[in-house]
This record gives sequence, C-alpha cells and structure tokens, in this order.
Amino acid sequence: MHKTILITGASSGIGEATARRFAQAGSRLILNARNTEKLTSLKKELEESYGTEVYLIPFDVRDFQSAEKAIGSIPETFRQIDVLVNNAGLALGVDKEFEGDMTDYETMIDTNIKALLKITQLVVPGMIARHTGHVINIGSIAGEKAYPGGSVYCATKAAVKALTDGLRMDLYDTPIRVTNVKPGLVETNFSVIRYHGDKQKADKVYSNVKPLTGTDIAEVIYFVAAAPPHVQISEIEILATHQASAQMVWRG
Ligand code: 8X3
Repeated sequence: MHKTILITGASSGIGEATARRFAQAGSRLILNARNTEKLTSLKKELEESYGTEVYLIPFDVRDFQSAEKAIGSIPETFRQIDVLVNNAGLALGVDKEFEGDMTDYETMIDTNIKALLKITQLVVPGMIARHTGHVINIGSIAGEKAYPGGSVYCATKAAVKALTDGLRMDLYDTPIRVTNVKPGLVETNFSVIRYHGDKQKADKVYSNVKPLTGTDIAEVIYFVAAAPPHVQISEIEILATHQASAQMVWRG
C-alpha cells in the first residue's frame, strides 16, 4: 500500500506492530512516541528490512504545543497523510473509582481522550483539503462496558467510541473514512504499565490463556485501511478465542 501513515505511540505494542505491518506493505511512515531511542532503532530496522521511508516526530501527545510544532513541520514528502492511527494510550491502576490515584486518572484522560482529539484536529483538515484520508482510532472492548477496577480506563475508551462516531458523522459528506478498532486481551506492555511495573501481576493477566498479540491487531488495522475506498469499516472488535468479554476469560 503506497500510502503515508501517521502512527502515535509507535515505539511499542500495537503501535510498533502496526508500523512494521505497513512498512512490509511499502507505506511511508510518520512515527510518534515519547521514547526517541526506541523510535530511532525502529526506524533503522524498518529502513533496513523493508526499505521504508520513516520520519520521526518524537513528542508526548499530551503536549499540544509540541504536537502542533512537530506535525506542522513534517517535510513535504511526508505531508500527504492518508491514514492516521490514533494508537497512543494507556491504562493505569485497577483501583476502585473512589480510591484510585487522581494523577493516574488525569494521565489516562489526557492521553486517551484529549491527545487523541488534538492529533485528530491537527491531521483531519489536511485530509479534507486533499479529499482523501482515513482515521483509525484504537478503542477497546473496555469502551463497551465498564468492569471493576477499570472505570476510568473504560470511560476513556467509551469516549474514544463517541469521538470516533462523532467524527464519522462530521465527515460523512467527505471521502474520509473513520474506524474504531476495539481489541480485547492483547499481550503487550499494557498490563506492566497498568500495574505500575509489577511484572508478576501483569503476567497473571495473560496466564493459562493464549492472548492476542500486537501483530494480530496490526493485521486487522491493515485490513481496515486496505479495504476499497467505498468500504468504511466503522467498528471492529477482536477478542482472544477463549475470551467472551473483558472479564470472561477461560483459563482451562
Ligand atoms: C484493553 C482491554 O480488557 O484490559 O483495552 O480492558 S481490557
């Protein structure tokens, strides 16, 4: 697919796997994350393995000024963004709503909701002007129904659903497509981050079950983007085979 793809949160997990999948397909990549070192080594790997052209925009998506500056200064050859993958996001904590850390709550709200909205605002007007584009937001099954210990994370993913649906309505008179990709149990560094670095607790989330991988989700994201221009996959939910909901996971 000879397109230009901007991916946020591209240094690990689903974002990194998505970068690799589009690189394999011959796309030009604009990659964002906070970790410049990881991004730089991913750029090197993708250039060497696939001959991909990669432009890096390292910044914290919560920093709107940096976002404006970085996206505003994308060089001419990368400027025609065809696909925006709003992937940057995280879960922090599993506490009861009335006991959790307010700073964690703010970080989730700022990253999963406000930053996604800001990046959308910075990229979509160009898509409208070029009469082409696709916004793919990474939601979650957590956005469908709350579960204990996840209320704020679930709220942010419910917001992603609303922002995705609203954007699709705002763009229905344009050729721009809008998709919500909603993964279930995916083994990435998601749970390590959620448990504030407690690897043992994180590993338990994926024990005795075969979870999805970032690569599985990247394949779906690629499929959604590669569909013919008249096909808009509005939402797609992906669960592990032994998973029936966020909480129902059969572990044998
Ligand atoms: C991640 C899926 O089930 O941990 O978005 O909330 S879950």
